[in-house]
Amino acid sequence: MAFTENVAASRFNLVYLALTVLLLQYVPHCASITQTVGQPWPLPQSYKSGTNVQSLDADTFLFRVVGNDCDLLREAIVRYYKIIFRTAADAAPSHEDEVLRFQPKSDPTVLEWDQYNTDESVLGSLDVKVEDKCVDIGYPSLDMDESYALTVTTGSATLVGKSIWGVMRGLETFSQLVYEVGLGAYQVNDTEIQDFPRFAHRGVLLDTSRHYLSLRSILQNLDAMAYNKMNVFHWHIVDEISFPYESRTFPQLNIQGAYQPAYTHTYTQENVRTVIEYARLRGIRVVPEFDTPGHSLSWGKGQPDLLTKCCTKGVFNGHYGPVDPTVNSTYTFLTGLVDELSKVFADHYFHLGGDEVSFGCWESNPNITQFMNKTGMGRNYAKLEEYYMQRLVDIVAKKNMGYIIWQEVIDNGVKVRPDTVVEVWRSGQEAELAKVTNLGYRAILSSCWYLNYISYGSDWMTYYKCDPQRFNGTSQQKELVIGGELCMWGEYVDSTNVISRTWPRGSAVAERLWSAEEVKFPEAAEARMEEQRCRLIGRGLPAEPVSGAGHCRHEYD
Ligand code: CP6
Repeated sequence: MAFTENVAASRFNLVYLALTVLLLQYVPHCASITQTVGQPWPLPQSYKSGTNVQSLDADTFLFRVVGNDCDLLREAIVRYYKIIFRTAADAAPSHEDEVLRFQPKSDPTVLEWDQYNTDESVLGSLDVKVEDKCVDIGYPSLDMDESYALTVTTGSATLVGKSIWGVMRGLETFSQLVYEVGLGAYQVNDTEIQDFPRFAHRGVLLDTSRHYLSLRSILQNLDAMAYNKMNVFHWHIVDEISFPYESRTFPQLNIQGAYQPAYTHTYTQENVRTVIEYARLRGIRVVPEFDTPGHSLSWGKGQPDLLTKCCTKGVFNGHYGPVDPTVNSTYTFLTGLVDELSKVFADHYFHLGGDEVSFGCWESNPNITQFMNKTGMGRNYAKLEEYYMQRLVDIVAKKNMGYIIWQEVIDNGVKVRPDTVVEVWRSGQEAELAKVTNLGYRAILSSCWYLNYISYGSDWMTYYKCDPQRFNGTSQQKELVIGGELCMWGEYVDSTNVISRTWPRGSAVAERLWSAEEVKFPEAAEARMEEQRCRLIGRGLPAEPVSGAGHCRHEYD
């Protein structure tokens, strides 16, 4: 069968593009090379697509579980069944009998050979094999195995992954290979894929403090992440403006600190569980950030004495500053909060913030000055920050949790434990990545992926070109870069625009973090990006246009 090497993970992208253009003029059957339907995003590490085409029948198609079985797998299969055959279901009249016609006749995982269509031009099933056990495996993690192999050939299709997480990624890819050719009619090209992520940490930061984000918009974002193989939801849940997290231990933090009325601007314990479980089912980690000692004004409303009282001429002036690092009550409080959070959140990592601490308020407060004199810090406020961060990190480490911090903590010369992950977000990323990794810390990059900034035009190409390993350093240093995150800060974003502002621009970041380093030419990715955007729309997400003009097979409704 005629496999043609696709515009895959190859340093010869441009050559292929040129060849394709040449070939297309003379050899019509090579059209699949530039086929702009059924092309996966992010591009797999190895991807071959053939010209042989089979159709799929929504009524009879089966996912056959041929390896280990578990709820995570079953739920993923049902999800992807609906995604792949969504238009068949949508096309059905809304009365129940008719709709049911378009549902699988039985559980799509049931293995019954007589249901299996052996017509050569029809692909009847996908064999799905999870090699490792997947029952009771808990949560996705930084070191999960996301690799998979996917083959589609005449009469058979196979997806194999070592772990369930890899199989989830493979199901996503399979769902992208299938394209619609008529209402309710689907096709897939012969395909051979071997795939794994370039980086283990592929994150999306959402800020739910500046504006409240509805639970629905957070879940929609998790869907979009799964469609782009992103795997970390960095939940910047609280900040100076509001405290929407419902704490069991310190309920006043939320009752006083949330936007009012609090009951409409709060993530309850149940909401948080919903987010974590929804993410787990999609192989996405939830890393919560409780940013201190700066950015914590909202905490003070429900936790008196936590924040530093700012002074004028030594007298409290009514303003509050960063967390007060000099009193024991601060650490008693933090121990209680961290204890709760370590039980509520499932991920090993916790984001401790530590960014943009302004020293002015500390400088103004005589009690702080006295404490610093007593402890020999003098007027060195970075030392005070270090004292605070080290005590906080020790509290978190006692819970056997890992932590991520913003770069300022390192920039201010604070020594933290060697297993700390440092998030680089300021400009001058190359020097900073070199510095952080030279100190032996692992790093994630977000500087070039502040998607809260918007401008006129196709800015995804800029995000696409940024590479987290492009800096002066040894190969050991490069290895310490474990990934990156796009940031969607909430100053001008709420549930009305968070999805459209994040996607599909975030898809550019997703491909950078998943695909091979050589997949770096936006021009070669453009057609696939258009398809990915239409795919998101087809799946019900309001993803914004990526180019000045165009249309999708199914427009957003
Ligand atoms: N909030 C917190 C913010 C930002 C940061 N931390 C931020 C800074 C600059 C821009 C956008 C957001 N709003 N807690 C920096 C990590 Cl441009």
